[in-house]
Amino acid sequence: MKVQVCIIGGGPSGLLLSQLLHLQGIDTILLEKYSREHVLSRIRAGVIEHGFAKLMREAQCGERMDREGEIHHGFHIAHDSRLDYVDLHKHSGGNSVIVYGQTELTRDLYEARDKLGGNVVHNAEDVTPHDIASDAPYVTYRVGDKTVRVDCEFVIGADGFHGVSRKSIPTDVLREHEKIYPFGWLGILSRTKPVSPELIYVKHERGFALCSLRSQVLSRYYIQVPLSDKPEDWSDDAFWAELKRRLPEQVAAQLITGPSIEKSIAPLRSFVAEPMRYGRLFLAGDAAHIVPPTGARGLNSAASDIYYLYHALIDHYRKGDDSGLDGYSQKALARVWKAQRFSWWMTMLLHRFPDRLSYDERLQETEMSYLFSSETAQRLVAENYVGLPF
Ligand code: RFL
Ligand code: PHB
Repeated sequence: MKVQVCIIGGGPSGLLLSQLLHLQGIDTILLEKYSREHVLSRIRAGVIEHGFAKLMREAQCGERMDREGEIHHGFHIAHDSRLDYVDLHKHSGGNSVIVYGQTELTRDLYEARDKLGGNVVHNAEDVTPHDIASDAPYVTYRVGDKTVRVDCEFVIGADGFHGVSRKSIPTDVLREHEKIYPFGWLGILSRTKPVSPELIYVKHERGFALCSLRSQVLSRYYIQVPLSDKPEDWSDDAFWAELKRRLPEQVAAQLITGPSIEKSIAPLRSFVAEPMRYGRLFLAGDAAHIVPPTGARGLNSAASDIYYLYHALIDHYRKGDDSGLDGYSQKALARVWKAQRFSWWMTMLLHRFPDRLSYDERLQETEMSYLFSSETAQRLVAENYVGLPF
């Protein structure tokens, strides 16, 4: 089989790129390791920045997001028995974010691929890129006992942090930068009315918490837990009790609890692989970089990679102009590192660090009081949270 672009990974990055390229008449195949049901059972991101929302509309996938997603003009930070507000709209020149689950967004992308008859292969085993440093790369995969070879012009590695693409870049070329935080987030989804119409990030002596949502009848809550904890260590009752302890009294009093319909722990990690291109292989999204979820940047950073790649490939095929492809890694990484900086900053601001010094504690308190005493500081947060320009 021969295609122009072979995309590895059927998460939001891979699906969005295949949809955008298809609409421009560029031939793609997308290879996903798992079943569609499996991909759609993951509960992940919830906050979509405005630039990403625009790209979803350009991909003809924005209709349900615009209908069912909620526009949020700001979020709260609870700390020291106070509930402060970051007004995104006011401090970012009128921008906002959309709260719309990654699961729903991925479902919309799959449906759009179906509608256009996109070439999407599920349960593709042993996906392997070959000859990526040459002008004639190819990818092999297995379905049952049949091995299929896909010849292509470009390979896109959009296969997440544990994928195969990054690992196919020689180790003497790839530099990896990593920071692992000594805790994780235990998240639950429940069919209950959210405690607040907008998100509440909570800094508390017992640890971080987050009140988020998927809709007015579906809540998403997180609490910081030690890395050694397992989801099965936490009954629903224990989760709700711990969450309530971390919320300001007036918020805890309003909390509606119910059975969890999903419960999982995500470890917190910052990671960047450089460069994001090797020969004819281009990495995008979590395959190249991970942020702790605190600043809601992960999926949004994936979207900006896709924006750059999409335009670079269009310029290559339409105008024979390779400057976008040649500059991809540098351009994408410049924005990726800004998302890393912001996610690291939000994580340091809001979490309880087990081995903190009293000095670190004082700095963290000062950072918080500075934030809410300075409009300039709030503008910096707003500008980053709604998404820096692509
Ligand atoms: P994905 O979503 O991991 O998709 C990669 C796909 O590749 C497949 N795959 C393979 N396919 C073929 N062959 C192989 N060898 C393969 N290996 C893997 C996988 O099965 C998968 O389907 O990466 P992608 O597309 O780059 O998307 C990135 C986002 O998923 C991620 O950045 C976000 O979920 C991060 N994130 C958040 N991002 C935000 O922007 N806003 C948020 O509010 C936000 N909240 C979160 C988050 C991530 C979280 N977790 C669980 C880490 C909250 C949480 C709790
Ligand atoms: C979520 O709703 O899952 C969510 C929202 C904001 C974050 C992280 C996760 O910063």
